Amino acid sequence: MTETFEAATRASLAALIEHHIRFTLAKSRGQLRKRDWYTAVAMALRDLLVDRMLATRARFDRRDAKRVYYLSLEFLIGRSLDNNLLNLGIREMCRELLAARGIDLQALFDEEHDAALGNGGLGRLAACFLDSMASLDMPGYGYGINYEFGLFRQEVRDGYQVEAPDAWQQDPSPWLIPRPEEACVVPVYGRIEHDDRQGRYQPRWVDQRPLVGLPSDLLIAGYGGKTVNFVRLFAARASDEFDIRIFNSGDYVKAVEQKIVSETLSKILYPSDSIQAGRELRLMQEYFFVGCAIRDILRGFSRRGEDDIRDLPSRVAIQLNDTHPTLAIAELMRLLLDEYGLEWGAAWEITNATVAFTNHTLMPEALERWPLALLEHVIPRHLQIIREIDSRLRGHAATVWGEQSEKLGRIAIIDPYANGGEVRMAHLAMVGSHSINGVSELHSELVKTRLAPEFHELWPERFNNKTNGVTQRRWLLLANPRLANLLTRLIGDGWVTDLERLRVLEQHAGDEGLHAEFTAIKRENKERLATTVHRLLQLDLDPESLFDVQAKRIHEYKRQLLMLLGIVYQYLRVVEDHVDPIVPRSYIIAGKAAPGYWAAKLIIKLINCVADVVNNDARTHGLLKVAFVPDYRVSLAERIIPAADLSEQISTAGREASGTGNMKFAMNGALTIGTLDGANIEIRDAVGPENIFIFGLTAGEIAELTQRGDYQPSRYYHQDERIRRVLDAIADGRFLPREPDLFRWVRESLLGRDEYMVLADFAAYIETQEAISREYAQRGSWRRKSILNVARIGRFSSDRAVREYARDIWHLSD
Ligand code: 26W
Repeated sequence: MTETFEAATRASLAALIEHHIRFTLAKSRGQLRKRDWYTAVAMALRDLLVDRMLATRARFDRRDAKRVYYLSLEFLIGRSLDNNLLNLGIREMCRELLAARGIDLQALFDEEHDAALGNGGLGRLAACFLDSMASLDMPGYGYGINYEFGLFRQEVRDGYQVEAPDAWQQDPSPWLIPRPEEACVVPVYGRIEHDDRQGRYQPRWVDQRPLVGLPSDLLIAGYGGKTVNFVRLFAARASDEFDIRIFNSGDYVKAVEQKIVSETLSKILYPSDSIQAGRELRLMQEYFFVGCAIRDILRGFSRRGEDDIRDLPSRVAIQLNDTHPTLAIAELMRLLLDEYGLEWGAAWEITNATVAFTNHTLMPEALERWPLALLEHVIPRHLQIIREIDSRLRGHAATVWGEQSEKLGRIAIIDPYANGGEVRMAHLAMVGSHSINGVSELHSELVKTRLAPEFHELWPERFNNKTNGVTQRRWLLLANPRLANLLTRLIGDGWVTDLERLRVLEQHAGDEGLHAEFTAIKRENKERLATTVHRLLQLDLDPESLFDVQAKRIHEYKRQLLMLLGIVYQYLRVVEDHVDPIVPRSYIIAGKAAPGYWAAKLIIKLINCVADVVNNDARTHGLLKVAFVPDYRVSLAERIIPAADLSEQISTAGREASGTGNMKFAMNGALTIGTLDGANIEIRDAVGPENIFIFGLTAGEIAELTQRGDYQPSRYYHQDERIRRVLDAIADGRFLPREPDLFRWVRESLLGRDEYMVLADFAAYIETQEAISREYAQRGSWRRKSILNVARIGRFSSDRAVREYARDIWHLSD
């Protein structure tokens, strides 16, 4: 920033804050609460952002840039004030300005409610990608739903998760700009009249009902402040026109009822990150937002003066974030056929060349399938189109494999046998997209070989890998300012926009002065987390102890249970064998369970019961502590991750598509204990096998065990007395004497099927943990490894990921 520009920015920021205090809040200085200061500063910042957003758009128009639209049912943004100040490069200016008025900027950050419009990894990835696209000056925009309630707030009562609504817009978010004039109308319900009078099949979709999508734009500032993009979020409204029609017909109650149904559409985010809901409301959400998005995309296309729809693929790229927005394919086809009057072949070519699909999970229960009857009811015309796509797909496959091939049934979009007929959304997504990508090398291989071998055989060129990444602006610069300052002092600030620059740090990995600074920073971050934990749980964590952290959604495949078995093992060693651990540990666990996922909820209860016993046993004093930190969310992750010494990434190999927490922890100098799953493999390759703790079965070994069908978990129980002790302690009620039967399930399910092969990996896990303790005891060697993790994590920036999408899938530079 030049001096005059800086002075001008400072003056306008100050003036804008005063303006909003007076005219937005209608208050005088004396009346201001902390919350008011937050609002005034945020509104002032928003004004600066709006200016740049308008300039950005004009610049892209002049450049006639190809647009990228990222369609996602989830965007886990978190807070925006600090991030926007940082990206605009005016955080320190704002801090001084407020300090002069007796206000602490840092304290204002906590006034902001997280925008929790996502469940976990998939939603947070979308948010990191928006940050990277804006920071790389790409015309990349998100489309999603403006949920009135984001992901539930997690409270813990008596050790159980209790869900509370997240009314994040109770105070309207300053980052959302309503755009009523851009409302979209999307038809639903009704039926198809068959009409082929002119010798050509011309379906008429009649008795439709209109859904109205009211967009609001959430501003996304790129680093440096040059580019400001947005994610356009739609809220559902009943159409007034329609209500009045029923109203006039005299049925007032029905009119109101229908209004309620329409407006319910965007009420809540479905809180599951693993189980397909199969509910009409969810289908309506998916269709509604896709319908709005496609209309808006086409409107923008023609507003920019494009008059030949055949040019769409060279002007627009649409990325589907998992199968949830797959109806975009059917909707685009419908508009091209029914509104633009194109022939099938031309419409299909345009659709296929425009749309690309990212898969984020292989778990069968998470793969979306919608019943034909439901689709027929909600979107009859789209179902017709899907049937036609299915029949052409099978026709094509038959020419390749023959009419009799059993592969025809496996590749079909419509599975006629399941529950009266179902559409497999992943199949629709794959046939309709020119690119199909997984999110880590291993995962992308498994997509080809296990999820969709038939599609891979027909269209191998469509399949590719885009290993995930995370934005270092939020996950290092913002979350860990002390480490960020140290890095900048050492190597300059180039790493903020080019994370590979961190590699220079390798040269200093043995430097004792640097070790001391690294240690001091980690120590301060641990103290900060300890303060938070104390406030939330009235539990004291010793910052000298090893902070061993698992923070992510609670799921059996992620194996929070494996970590817990390890904790119980340590506890029993202390209290029964009188063997102290080599280093004191604080086990920190955080994460939400889907409200209907009872096994995950029981795991939370068990963690809290174990925590109660361990923390209140005098014999473990100064040795072991267990903390379940409630309400894991982006802003809490920003506190937890920089404080971790050890990052637990211990999923059953072959199950975690990528993981992104693994990258955030390593970026902040935590060492990883992990299985050879998802991106862990690539992190090992990047940081070096001697700087990460890998254990357990590989995806190949697990597959083999499963296929042979002779995995016998009970053998481990009988052969390994450590397992026996731990499981018996849990199942016999040691951690909840009042209800001794509650956790019997743990032993039963592990000895029965042990679907996630916890027992097969247990021995390797605790032995690796012991090696970790020995390593941690030698502080110098640990610190060196920690520095090397930071130095070599550059590849896992979302800037790299987004550049690869732009180059290989979106073809942005043309
Ligand atoms: C239909 C219900 C449902 C909802 C969400 C099923 C599945 C999902 C997501 C695919 C779950 C998810 O968040 N997947 C995660 O995506 C991350 C970003 O690619 C990966 O890093 C994680 O490994 C993957 O679990």
